[in-house]
Order: sequence, then C-alpha cells, then structure tokens
Amino acid sequence: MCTVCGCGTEGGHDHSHGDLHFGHGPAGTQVAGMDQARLIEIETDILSKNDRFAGANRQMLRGKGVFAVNLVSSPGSGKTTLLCKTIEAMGDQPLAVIEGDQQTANDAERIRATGAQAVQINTGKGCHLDGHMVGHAMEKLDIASGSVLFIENVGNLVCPAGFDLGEDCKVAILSVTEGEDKPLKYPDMFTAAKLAVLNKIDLAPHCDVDLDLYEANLRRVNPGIEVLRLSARTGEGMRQWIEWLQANRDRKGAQSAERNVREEGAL
Ligand SMILES: Nc1nc2c(ncn2[C@@H]2O[C@H](COP(=O)(O)OP(=O)(O)O)[C@@H](O)[C@H]2O)c(=O)[nH]1
Ligand SMILES: [Mg+2]
Repeated sequence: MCTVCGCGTEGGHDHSHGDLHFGHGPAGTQVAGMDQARLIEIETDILSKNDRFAGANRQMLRGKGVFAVNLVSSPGSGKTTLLCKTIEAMGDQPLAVIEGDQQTANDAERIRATGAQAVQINTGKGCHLDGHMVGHAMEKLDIASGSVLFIENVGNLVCPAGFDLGEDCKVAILSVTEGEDKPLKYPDMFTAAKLAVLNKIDLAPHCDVDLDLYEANLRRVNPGIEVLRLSARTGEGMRQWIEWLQANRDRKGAQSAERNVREEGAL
C-alpha cells in the first residue's frame, strides 16, 4: 500500500450530500485505525527519505546539464509511443530513457528498438517510481552532458504526483479518449505538471470530446500549465513538442554551466 498517496486506504466518513469524501483532514487521506497525526508522521518520513535520493539525482543531473523529464499519465495515454517518435525526431541528439512499469520489460525493449539506451524498472506491487529506484537506473545508463533524460513513470494519475525523482519537471500526457473532466478528478497530477500534452488528437473527431474544455479544465487546476495538442500517430504537434524539449534542455545546460563555473571559482 502507498501510504503517501492513500491508495488502498479505507475508513473515514463524510456523509454530506450522500457522497463519500476520504480526503478530509490534514493528511488529505484516511486509514482505518490510524489518526491524522500518525499518518502525517509516516508520510513525512517516506517523503523525506525519497527527497534525499531525489536530491542526489538532481545534483548529478545538474552537474552534467542534463534536462530530466518525468512523464506521468494514466496507462495507455501514449507515453511510450510518444517517446519512440521523439527519439526518431531528435535524431542523433543525446538522450536516455528510464522506463517504469509494474511488470515486463516491454517498454524498454520498444525504446531500445529505436537505437536509444533504456533501462526498465519493474515496481512489482509499487504504484510509482521513487528517487532511489531512479538513482540506480541512472547508474546503469551512460548519460551524456547536455542530454535529455526521459523517465516514463508507472501509468497512474495519483501516486506519481507526490514523488520527486530529481527531475526538472513533470509532463502529463493525456489522451483525448480519457475525457475532459480528468484534470478536475485528479488535480494533484496536473498541479504538479509544467506541461500537459493532449495526445491522440487524431481521434478527437471520433470521440465526443471538447478540446477547448479539456484545456480550460487543465487551467482551472493549474493556471500556469502549458498545453500542447499532439498526435503521436500523425505527427501533428510534434514540432512544437521537440522545440519545447530543446529550449528547456538548452536553458538547463546554460544554467548548469554557469553554476559549475561559479562553484569552481569558489573553491
Ligand atoms: N490513434 C492514436 N493512437 C495512439 C497515439 N499514441 C499512442 N496511441 C496508441 O495508444 C496505445 C497505448 O500507447 P502506449 O504508448 O503503449 O501508452 P503508454 O501506456 O502511455 O505508454 C497504443 O495502441 C498506441 O498505438 C496517437 O496519437 N493516436
Ligand atoms: Mg508505456
């Protein structure tokens, strides 16, 4: 069970309007037989351990000027497909991929088939990647200076929102088939994301989906979120996505270089 995100939790009552709401209280979740103070203590302990690992990852990535993206979404929104197309579009620009799934090495194999290096993490019963897992995966990769590191998180719109991996930003991948209300139902994920990629727009004419409402709902939960409409299948929107990645990678590279010079000067 993931105590931090509250999956598998039970208990707690709120009978207002006949609905049940287990997110009340300072911990934002309920576990039968456990009070809010104890829950917060457990959450704080788990997250502070995670933050130490994530901090070490971030320091290593900063030293090399690597731009790291944590791709978060529900299963099947098109993360691996988008990654394969991204690798193709980036040509010989340096990059590496960490793949997270509960089971199988299927996605890492799909990535390796493009010629890119990839490491698979299987989380077993775990519902998200954490900083410790990602640190070990990073050791297995040859991560070049100034490259992009893609981390495909476990398909889950809840738990990965709470875990820092040392990345520069989270990018939420949504597909038009999921429905416009998902940002409102799973706000934590979209609050944590810098960019939302609205994927599978080739399917929009076949679904009763209002793309403007989808975007408006994203901005209701996160007014600062950037949004890109894209189809990994047809390639529409790919140019904007690649430009977004390159601009952020170059900015990170410049900031890291400046910082490295400052730190060397201070020695
Ligand atoms: N029509 C359409 N299908 C897509 C698109 N992107 C991904 N898919 C399909 O969606 C399914 C799930 O994709 P996958 O990349 O495995 O999703 P992941 O679980 O998020 O990694 C596959 O059948 C893909 O071919 C897209 O832009 N348009
Ligand atoms: Mg995948």
